[in-house]
Amino acid sequence: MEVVAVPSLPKQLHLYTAADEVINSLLDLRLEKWGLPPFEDWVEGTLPLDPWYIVGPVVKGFGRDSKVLGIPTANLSTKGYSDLLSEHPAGVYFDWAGLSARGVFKMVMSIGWNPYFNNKEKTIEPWLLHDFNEDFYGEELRLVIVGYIRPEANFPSLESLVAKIHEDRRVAERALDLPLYSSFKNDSYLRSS
Ligand code: ADP
Ligand code: RBF
Ligand code: MG
Repeated sequence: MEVVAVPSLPKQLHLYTAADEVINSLLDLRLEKWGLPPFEDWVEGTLPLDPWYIVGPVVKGFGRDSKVLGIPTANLSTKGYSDLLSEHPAGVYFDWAGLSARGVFKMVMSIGWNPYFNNKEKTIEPWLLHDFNEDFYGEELRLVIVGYIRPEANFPSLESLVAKIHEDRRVAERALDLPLYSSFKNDSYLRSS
């Protein structure tokens, strides 16, 4: 017998020492690891989701100089989203993002506690895949989240975290061009105010 544990409480992985594997959510169950046929719903390294929606003003984040790393994240206020946040497992997702004065952009984001930094609160950190020449704090950001890439993870170094985030970017950019995901670019939610 082999045991995969999926704790319902976050940050409790260390309690499950008897399991062969502990995963963060069922999104991360890989049947092929256990000699079983893989799930067939993954598409080019991504899992399509029933879309979910978030809107809110861009707020100040941790001021960790993410920009210096080339990965600015337009942090969203999580006010009013505690249910939605607890429903969705920590991990890396991709979306279409609307900023009313600027347009609609591809986006890849992390939801979670960022194990590398061990945050106290679950945060939403969207990286818009576009070069802006100014900040847009306070502007309303509208998101349609369409797919999942991977669980959040810890990394032995900042360089390896940054390299992984760039890989996430490539996966998201490619996926969002597939008809399966590109159709959501026209979702009216992204443009209404
Ligand atoms: P903070 O810690 O305040 O979130 P960051 O270093 O993560 O600071 O920078 C995020 C800010 O940079 C955003 O709030 C936004 O105003 C701006 N920004 C510029 N370009 C982008 C981009 N491509 N994606 C996300 N935010 C961007
Ligand atoms: N932080 C982590 O600790 N682990 C992760 O696996 C992780 N993945 C991320 C994926 C993406 C696409 C983005 C935008 C951020 C991710 N982060 C992760 C958050 C990162 O630590 C945070 O944005 C830093 O502030 C980057 O400088
Ligand atoms: Mg940020």
